[in-house]
Amino acid sequence: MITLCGFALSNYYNKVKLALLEKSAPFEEKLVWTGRSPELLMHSPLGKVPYIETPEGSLCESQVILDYIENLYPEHPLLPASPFATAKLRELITFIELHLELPTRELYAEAFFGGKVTDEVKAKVEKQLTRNIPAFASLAKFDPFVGGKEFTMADCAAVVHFPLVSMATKIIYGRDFLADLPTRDYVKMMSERPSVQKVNADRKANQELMASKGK
Ligand SMILES: N[C@@H](CCC(=O)N[C@@H](CS)C(=O)NCC(=O)O)C(=O)O
Repeated sequence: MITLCGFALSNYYNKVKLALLEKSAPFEEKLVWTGRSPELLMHSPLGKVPYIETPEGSLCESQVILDYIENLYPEHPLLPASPFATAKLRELITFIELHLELPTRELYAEAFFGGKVTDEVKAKVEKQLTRNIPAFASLAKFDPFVGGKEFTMADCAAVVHFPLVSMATKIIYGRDFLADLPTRDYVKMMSERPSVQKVNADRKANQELMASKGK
């Protein structure tokens, strides 16, 4: 049995949870906050979540975890059979995470957590996203899923990351940088899936818990 460790406000945690739910894979959840505790660093050396515990040991990095789950539970595949089509989906995930979410993450301190981000950082992120978003758009299909006609692991990533990119850019620059893409309708369509509804409900509950703990 897999234990998914982290917290439900985390987009990367939710990416993994969506994959597990979509695959109907058995798993349990353990609430773990980020930090530098020796216990956490033992499982996730950068102190990040999510990580999973398995009977063979722990694993961190959400994409590594998704690939492991895909091999462990081949039923309800989240990747196509063709190696090239699979690589194209991983390419899409890389664009969403490395080229959209990761640069945007530099804005989260001010957008979501009451901190401050310097004007230099804001200008740098704006420049990166101005280049990266059209590049991503040239690869994405939205037909109706982000990679084409089937729900895949790229959707597990897209549906958790797009709203953060939209919200953070709207708050920091006064404009949703994804506004020219069909991401809003896509996220709305995805929110009809039971797996996404469960993840969203758990995220809201976790947000309230965090607020009550002053996290
Ligand atoms: N590349 C990692 C990213 C995970 C990540 O950034 N997690 C955030 C929570 S959403 C975190 O743990 N942040 C704490 C930190 O960076 O110290 C993955 O795919 O799992």
